[in-house]
Amino acid sequence: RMWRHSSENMKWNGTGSTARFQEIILERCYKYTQSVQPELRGRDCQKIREAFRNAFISKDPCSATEEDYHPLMKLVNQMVPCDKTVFWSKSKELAHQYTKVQRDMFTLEDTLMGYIADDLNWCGVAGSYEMNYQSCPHWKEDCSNNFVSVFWDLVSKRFAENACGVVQVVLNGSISNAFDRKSTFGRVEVHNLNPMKVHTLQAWVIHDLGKSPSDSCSGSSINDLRQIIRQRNIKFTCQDNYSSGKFLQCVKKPGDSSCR
Ligand code: DN4
Repeated sequence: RMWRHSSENMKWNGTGSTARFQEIILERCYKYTQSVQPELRGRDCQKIREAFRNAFISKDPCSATEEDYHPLMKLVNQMVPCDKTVFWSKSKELAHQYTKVQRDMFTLEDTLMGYIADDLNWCGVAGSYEMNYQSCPHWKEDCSNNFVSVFWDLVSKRFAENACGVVQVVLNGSISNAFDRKSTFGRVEVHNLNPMKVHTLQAWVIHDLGKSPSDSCSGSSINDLRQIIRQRNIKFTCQDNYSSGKFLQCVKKPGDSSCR
């Protein structure tokens, strides 16, 4: 019996739920609404924690739908001011360093929903009130409609739909395809920008210090992005090694030869 129980828990190929998931959600929600963005003071963190939990608990971990998260989305509902949205793809650290210094800019993880869920993992067990801390479905090896993937696709979609004015994307020029159609940015965000609200997409392609660039604004992957954006009637601009991005990298690694 014991053996059967634990082998059932070991069935997925992905990492299990983050330890203390419920407490972390609550702690981050309080921290965000009290000190990161006090404009969101009115949000009820207990209710948010409960709606998050209810989205996936006791359900089949491979049949998540957007609807499961609708009650949670309704509770959070946050707008980002025009011209302040920053997307990223394969450049999370740099994008976050940028918004940490440029306090009025927002990546998805600088909004309450992204802040709460950043780097966490969660899944339940069908027909049980427990979370599965042993394993969760891996998005490539087990199922794409797991609760973590469906969550990020949904919040990424809403983040893009709400963007307005000039929006930015930080792309990684140290990999061969700085723009990847299969990434969340390429698959979800780009297609959910509203041309009635978004005037321009500004891309910065930044390569790691000391590495030779593998892609740039003139490469074919960025050209793909340029085509998609122009077809959507949004203006596209691109800058290689945008100076603010370079500056951030140099603050972290001032000795690098390219920082002199
Ligand atoms: P990325 O750098 O390719 O991926 C970012 C992270 O999301 C990596 O850890 C990926 O895992 C993971 N990821 C991507 N797609 C899925 C999926 N379908 N299911 C589960 N995990 C996935 O960049 P990206 O372009 O895919 O995503 C970045 C953009 O989307 C940003 O503009 C954000 O607004 C938003 N976003 C943020 C997060 C986050 O903060 C996650 C997803 C989307 P792996 O490929 O390393 O296994 O975590």
